[in-house]
Amino acid sequence: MERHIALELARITEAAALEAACWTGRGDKHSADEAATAAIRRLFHSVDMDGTVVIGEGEMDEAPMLYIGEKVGNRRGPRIDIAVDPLEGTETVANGLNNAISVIAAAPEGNLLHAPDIYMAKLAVGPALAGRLSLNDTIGVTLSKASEILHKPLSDMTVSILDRVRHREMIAALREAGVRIKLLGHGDVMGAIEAAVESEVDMYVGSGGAPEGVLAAAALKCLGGEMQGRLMPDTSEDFDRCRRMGMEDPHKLLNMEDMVGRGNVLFVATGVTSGDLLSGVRYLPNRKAETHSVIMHSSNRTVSYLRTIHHLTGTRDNITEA
Ligand code: VTB
Ligand code: MG
Ligand code: MG
Repeated sequence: MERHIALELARITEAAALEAACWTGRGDKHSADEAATAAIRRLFHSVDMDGTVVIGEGEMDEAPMLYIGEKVGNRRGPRIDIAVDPLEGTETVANGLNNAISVIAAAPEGNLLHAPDIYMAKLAVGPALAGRLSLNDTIGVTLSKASEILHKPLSDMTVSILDRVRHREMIAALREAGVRIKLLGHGDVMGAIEAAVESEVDMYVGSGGAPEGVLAAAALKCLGGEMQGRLMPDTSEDFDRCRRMGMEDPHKLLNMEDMVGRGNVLFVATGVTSGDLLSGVRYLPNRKAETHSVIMHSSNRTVSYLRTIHHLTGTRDNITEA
């Protein structure tokens, strides 16, 4: 995939972040989400690609914009799959909390998993643990394997997990094992990524959204890390969703190839509110604003950070980069 597409996509997540950040702390997650989604959809059309949304805002009948199957791009470029979450962390923005991002992953057509919007059990790790652990093991076994491979005692390890009632037992097991725990309010795309960059987090565990799982897997591929997942269909409607997405065995253990294919992947994200890896939008005097984005390519495993000063002219439709 061409490099300029990555920059184009980052320009798009920047615009979405600028739009969404206007809603910080205003208690209105729908408006924040809508603003980000509209910005992405509007700007997608100018990109030289023949893209199809495979992970987006929902199925065609439930999402007016960026629905699964929607064609994006000007069709003058490569055929690619797009996974997008215009605002990962709608509640976070509405409540003025940390760690919301706007995020897009792309891969050659046919490579990204069409994940239904249900929960996925996940295990994300960095290069040192990639290929060495299994989501089939209990959390206790996983921790002791990791401790041995990393040559560090459990008390020196940090595991991150979404702070949810459904994780009560897993959190108890982590506490029992004696690891440090980073409890996430929201945002398990960045949560999983943190396990694979220079940070205190060794591993991300627990369940979160399946679409977010595929997005994180794209980044982990660029970082030399690994994500394993297993969908958690619960209701008959969930099973129907899996079937509609073409899944033969909804309980299959999903590896990197299942989620992001064999080809090159790219991943871009812009901070909306500040997190540990990306700063959020900063509004500056004189109608300027600053955004921070990360751009990753799996082809050469590069990770670039992009800091942009935007000059906000007139309406929000006219964001130009200084
Ligand atoms: C996660 C997290 C998201 O949803 O995927 C989570 O990354 C899973 O759903 O930021 P629950 O909130 O029901 O646990 C979010 O928190 C919101 O999309
Ligand atoms: Mg969304
Ligand atoms: Mg989300």
